[in-house]
Amino acid sequence: MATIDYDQLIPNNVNLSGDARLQRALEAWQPKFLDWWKEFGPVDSGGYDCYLRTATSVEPSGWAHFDYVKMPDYRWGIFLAPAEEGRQINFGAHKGAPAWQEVPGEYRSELRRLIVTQGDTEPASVEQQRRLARTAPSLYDLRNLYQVNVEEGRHLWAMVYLLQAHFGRDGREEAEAMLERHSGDPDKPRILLAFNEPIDDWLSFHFFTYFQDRDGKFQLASLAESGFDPLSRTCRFMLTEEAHHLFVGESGITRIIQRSCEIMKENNLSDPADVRSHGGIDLPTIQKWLNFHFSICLDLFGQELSTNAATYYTMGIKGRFGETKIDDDHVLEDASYKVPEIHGDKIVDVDAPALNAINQRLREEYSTDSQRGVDTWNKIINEHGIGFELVLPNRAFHRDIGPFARIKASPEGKIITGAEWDRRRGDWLPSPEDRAFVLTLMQPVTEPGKFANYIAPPARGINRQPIDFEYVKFH
Ligand code: BYC
Repeated sequence: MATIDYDQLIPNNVNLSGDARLQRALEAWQPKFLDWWKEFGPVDSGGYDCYLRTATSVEPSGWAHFDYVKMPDYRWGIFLAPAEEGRQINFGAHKGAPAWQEVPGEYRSELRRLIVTQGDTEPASVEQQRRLARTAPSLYDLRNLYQVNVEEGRHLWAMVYLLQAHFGRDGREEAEAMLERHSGDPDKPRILLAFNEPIDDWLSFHFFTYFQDRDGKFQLASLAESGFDPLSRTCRFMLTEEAHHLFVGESGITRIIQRSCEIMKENNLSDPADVRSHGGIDLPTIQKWLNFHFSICLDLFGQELSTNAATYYTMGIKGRFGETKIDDDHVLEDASYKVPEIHGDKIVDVDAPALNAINQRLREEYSTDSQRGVDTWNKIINEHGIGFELVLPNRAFHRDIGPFARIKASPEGKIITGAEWDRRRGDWLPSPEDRAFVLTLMQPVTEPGKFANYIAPPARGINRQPIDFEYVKFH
């Protein structure tokens, strides 16, 4: 039998060619992954040449290699950020002990659960976005979609590597189950709610990569603090790829807003219906999409008070964002943190044990980070002399997890009745008519350098290529 050159087939820095057990596990899983990609990955992508970045090492000077790749031939690799000599567990009950290189037996099931939850989101996002390729507003955008998709595929590989290398048989079973749950499947849905929403238009795609990938940034950064060193190193490398996804989202929304403003100015329009009839997306519609995506992403941080999060922290397996930069004891037994509670028709912040409020702290840091892009977008609107301001909805708005799931609230955070919610919902969230309108704009543009009318061209191309570069070649 011919020897397979694993290092060539699967770029890696985990000594795959020297690990027969891992090779066997991957050999069994990889064909199932490819079948999954064909059935649930981006539609119509087989056979196109796409100008993609492939991770080939972890060296900051040259980990990313750009070239045309036929989509199914993308080389999904396995990379861990370089080991930090003498790394310690930096928080929780084991603070100060050497970081674990093997799974600590007593924390095995919690660690597995975290890795499975993280891993599940990666193929979920590919499934959610699978139909978008048919309506890409340009070759540049189509290429970015494919880049995001293959990297989410690689992030799945990263979590599957951890399961297969460190969790024996249960790990192999969990790796298979990742390909059996599907986004939106009524019987076997993806684990986290927001990963079951279809992403069928490009306004949603750009908000997804702005808001949902930002949850990825915050969760991966918290897992990068883990005392389980292989998880920490894997997440550190994933974060370098995540940055591009966030760029796609922020610049994508910027370009849509830029174009909406241009259409308004060029034609002297103020009525949203007129912006629509000129083929742009009116700003109130953009606000509704923003309300939807931000609110479902707030749920991704879990309950405001969570014993799971406290346990993960005390065990030393999931930390806080920027753990080592925080100036406190990193044990948190005596610390408190404010969490929201509902008192009658008021929302009040009350002191709670900081350990139980770890999810809440992360959600707040996420919200602060989310505001930056909104400020940039408002600056563009303002520069066009248009009197409209985009705002992040209140934390109580449209929530399904935590105390706010029991009430209805307006985007300003006023608690309202169910009847008022039903009456106003369509003013705040995309209505079926809004979605139908946005879908009418989703016509593919495949000529290099050309863009759909509702989105401005980007400021520059990918990897210093011109904007009219042929980022995807159809045959
Ligand atoms: N949907 O104690 P709690 C990314 C469940 S995104 C459904 O507060 P915990 C990416 C919860 O499981 C980053 N269920 O939960 C982005 C628990 O269930 P049990 C993904 C939910 O564990 C874009 C119960 O409610 N990574 O990478 O503290 C593209 C009680 O809740 C939800 C991670 O999330 C929900 N939204 O917090 C591609 C990191 N929220 O115990 C990729 C790993 C809560 O009653 N995951 N529940 O059965 C975690 O750290 C935690 O699982 C969570 C939940 C923060 C998500």
